[in-house]
Amino acid sequence: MDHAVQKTPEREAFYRKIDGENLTALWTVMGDLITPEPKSACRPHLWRFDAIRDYMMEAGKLITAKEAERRVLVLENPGLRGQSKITTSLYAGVQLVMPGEVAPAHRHSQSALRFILEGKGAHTSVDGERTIMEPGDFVITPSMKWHDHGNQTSEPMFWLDGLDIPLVQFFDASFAEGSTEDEQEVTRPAGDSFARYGRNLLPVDLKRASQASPIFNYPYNYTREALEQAKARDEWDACHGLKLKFSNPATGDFAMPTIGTFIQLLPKGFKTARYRSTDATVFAPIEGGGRSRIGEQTFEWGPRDLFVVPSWQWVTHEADEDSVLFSFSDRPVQQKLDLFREDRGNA
Ligand code: 1HN
Repeated sequence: MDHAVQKTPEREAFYRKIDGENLTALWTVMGDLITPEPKSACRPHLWRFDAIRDYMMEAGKLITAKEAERRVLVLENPGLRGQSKITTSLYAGVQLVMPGEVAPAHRHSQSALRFILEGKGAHTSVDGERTIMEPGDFVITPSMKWHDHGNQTSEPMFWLDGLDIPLVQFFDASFAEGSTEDEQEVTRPAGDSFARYGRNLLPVDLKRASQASPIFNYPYNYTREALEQAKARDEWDACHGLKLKFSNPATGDFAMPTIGTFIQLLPKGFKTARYRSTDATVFAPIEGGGRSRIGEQTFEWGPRDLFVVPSWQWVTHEADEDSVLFSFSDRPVQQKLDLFREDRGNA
């Protein structure tokens, strides 16, 4: 699997000859195709929110949300520049909606998540329901659902966008359309999806076409409360501290079919045991501060900083204060394809 085949003039001539016929000899490329361990161009990296924020405010003066359609600075992995990827399979960006602005309605095959970083009271509408957002809220936009955003507050609103763009690209399955209206018609009252599906009760004959969660805003006050109550129970995982996954109440599976989303509490002074997994993961701390060692590098983080852990690289986290980290990865896809693998060191 790992050996390199000798080059000879005859072989080289043969490769050139078949090259013109759109043919390649497998034995010249096999080692790059089938690697004994994940080998990724994705690199560990951290973006400071304060720096992104300054650039975004500058972008706010250069272009409106309406003209840009979405005013976003894409977080490009330094090993994957020019591809709009934060990992090999996922996209991430930071979006700004200024006071009074609207990001117009559109829909596409790509699924999106928002994780609110700064600002309180702007809204997003998804599939006929509007929700008001605040820091720490996790909001989903399922595949092909109409969505638009607006900010009727007096403060700029920033959030992290995560999308499965590279996955959809890989499958050549992208469809998208814009709306003639800037904002979609709101057809359901605020809180409707949470009232219907957020109470551990489901319609007895519920059948849903979509694999995405029927809940589209997982508010931070509930998330934080769940973590705080779990914290009191004092059951820490050596590798994760206290880590929960956001779930679809109708299936028990992840909230979205292509992107797994997680929230994690690391108590003050906690240092995790080393861990690695095949799902490259994007982290967004929302409270606290500390550092993460990824491969050979150490990254100091605070609230709203964003960092990425590539596939199969060892990671440890250390918290200087009670810290809450949101994260997302392609784990649901890997698990369905029997590809997900993790290594807890010896923990
Ligand atoms: C999108 O629809 C949004 O709706 C954000 O806020 C970022 C990046 C690429 C394609 C679609 C949004 C996006 C996007």
